[in-house]
This record gives sequence, C-alpha cells and structure tokens, in this order.
Amino acid sequence: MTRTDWTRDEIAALFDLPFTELVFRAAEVHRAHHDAGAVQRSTLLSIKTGGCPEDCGYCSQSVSADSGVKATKLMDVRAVLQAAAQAKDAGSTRFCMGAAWRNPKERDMPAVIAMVEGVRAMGLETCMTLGMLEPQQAKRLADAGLDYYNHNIDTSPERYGDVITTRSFQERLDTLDAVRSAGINVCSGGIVGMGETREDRVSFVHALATLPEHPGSVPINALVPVKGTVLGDMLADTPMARIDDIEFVRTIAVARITMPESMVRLSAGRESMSEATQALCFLAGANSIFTGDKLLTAANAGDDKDDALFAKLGLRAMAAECRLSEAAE
Ligand code: SAM
Ligand code: DTB
Ligand code: SF4
Repeated sequence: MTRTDWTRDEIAALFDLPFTELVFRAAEVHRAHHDAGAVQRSTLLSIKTGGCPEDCGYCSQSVSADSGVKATKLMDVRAVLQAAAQAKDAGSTRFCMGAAWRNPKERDMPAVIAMVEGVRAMGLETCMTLGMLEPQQAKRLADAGLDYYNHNIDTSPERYGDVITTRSFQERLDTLDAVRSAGINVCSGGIVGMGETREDRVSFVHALATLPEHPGSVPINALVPVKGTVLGDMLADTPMARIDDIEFVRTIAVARITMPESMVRLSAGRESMSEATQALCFLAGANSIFTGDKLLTAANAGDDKDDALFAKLGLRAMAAECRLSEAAE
C-alpha cells in the first residue's frame, strides 16, 4: 500500500544515505511502479503573464519584482488552441496553461473553460495553474474536463513565510483539497535552490508525501534565478547558495521513494543543468519534463535538445494516460 505516514526522520535518513545507495533504491522503486524507459512530456503556455499581486520571492511575474516582464491580458482562446496544436505536433501529451493570478475572477471563467474544452478535444491532457481556487471553481473546471491542476506548496511550511507573505501555506493546502474533492488530479511540488537548508528539503518532501493522497504529478523545480526578484538577486550575490547538482538528484530520489506512484517531474532549471545531471535525475526516478523553448517566462532546454538527449539516453516519450479515450469520443 502507498504510504502517506512518512516521518521526517525517515525522510531525513533517506537523504543521508550514501548517494549511490539512494539512487539505486530510487531506481528500484521507479522500475517497480513505472516503465523506466519512458518520460512524459508536458508543454507550458503562459495564458496571462505578469502583473501578479502575490509577492513570491522567486517569481518574475510578481508586481513586487523588477524583472522587466510585461503584464499582458488573458490570451484569446483561439491563440491558445493554436499553441496547443503545435505542442501536440512536437510530441507533447499534456498542455499546461498558467496564469499570473492570485485566483481566477468570475469574468475569466468562461474563457478558461473554453480553453480546457478545446485542448481536450485535440486529444491532449489538460493542466491549468491559475492560483487559488474556490471549491465551486474547481468543480466547474472538473466539469469542463480538466485533467490536472498545478498548485505548488513551493517549499517547507517552516520556510514558506520567508518566500511568500501574501498567502499562507494553509491556503495552498485548501486549494489542493478543493481540487482533489472536485476529482481533478493534483499536480503539486515546489522549488529547491532557494537558499534553503537540507532540513527544509526534508520538510518539503514530508509535506508532499503526507498529503491525504500523493499528488499525481510532483514537479521539482530548481530555482531559475531571475534578476529583479528577491531570490534571483540574492543568488546573484551569493552564488554558493545555488543548489548542488548531487543534492538536487537526492531530492528527486527521495521524492521517488516516498511517492512511488507519482510522476516526478524534472521541471524548471533544466536549461542550466548538464546532460549528465539530467541523466542522473532520470535514473533516480524522474519520469516527466517540460518540453519546448520556454517555460512560462524563462527559457527551457528546447525540443531539439530534448530529442537529442532522449536519443542519447535511449529514452522514449510516454503516451498520454489520462481520460483521453473519453476526449476522443
Ligand atoms: N500563479 C499561479 C501559482 O502561483 O500557483 C500559477 C503560476 S506559478 C508561476 C507556478 C509555479 O512555478 C510556482 O508555484 C513555482 O513553484 C514555479 N516557479 C515560478 N517561478 C519560478 C522560478 N523562477 N524558478 C523555479 N520555479 C518557479
Ligand atoms: C511548475 O512547478 N513549474 C512550472 C509549472 N509548474 C507551471 C513553472 C515554472 C516556471 C519557471 C519560471 C518562469 O518561466 O517564469
Ligand atoms: Fe503570482 Fe504565481 Fe508568480 Fe506567485 S508564482 S507571483 S502567484 S504568478
């Protein structure tokens, strides 16, 4: 049975294992629950960029940041569907639409629902990340056929207030509850490399692995340091704070062992990661990535590089898994 009663001590002990032992155990768990030769590919699109009222210290899209990201209006539904068609042609199976909102307003819901319906009708899995949701909004998105909702806990409960002050850790958990109760698959993870301690990383994985149900997808982002954000500037001043590659791989491995059935996504930060580090992440149980040249506002590795990496490593793109037979009907 999948455990949701992990203790902090057990998780700390996993992090403390000799590296090769930890990766070996994670690879065993990966093989027992997944096809280890296949990696799921999601594509991101920022459907509403910048001007966000939240003050997340890592984010280029916050009004508190001086990052040069221009605020835009919500994209037109047709333009979103065009981008989804391109992502499908490039081999992606999931299309994730992100908006720089604290929460969606009522006036945005019809367009957002039309995007979900249109993308699903193309045979792609749908994912959205729109900020906090009320139970009623989650229900409407579920009725439109939304497969996944991304809402990250971002960091440990203890460190949360140092990174974000405009909303609480509990509010994140409340939205995850609303999403789960509406029957939408939860995608939730966070960011490492924000100058946190090992203890914070233990507590971050602990918070995810002890949710009432493990998230279907767990994105592990390495901070993309953006100039003009609190954390991007801090990292520029203290380069030593940047997460060590081996510690990043350890975090992936511990996530894999504690949440064996989840898709663990090697998310933001891949662009500045060596092929060897990415290969170690796949060995340690990462089985999902974001493809395409762009994340939301930051650069990503790009399809050509990913195709070359997959060929070099002998990895295959995973087929879509989620309710698509219904979408095709
Ligand atoms: N506004 C919504 C929210 O915060 O839930 C959705 C979009 S937000 C950009 C999605 C996630 O991207 C954040 O929760 C954070 O984990 C991640 N993220 C944002 N900026 C990042 C950065 N510079 N480096 C790494 N991850 C980042
Ligand atoms: C997630 O955990 N990572 C993605 C997705 N969920 C929405 C976003 C990464 C954003 C990276 C910074 C940027 O592009 O601005
Ligand atoms: Fe807004 Fe999301 Fe960026 Fe926070 S992470 S500032 S909520 S877009």
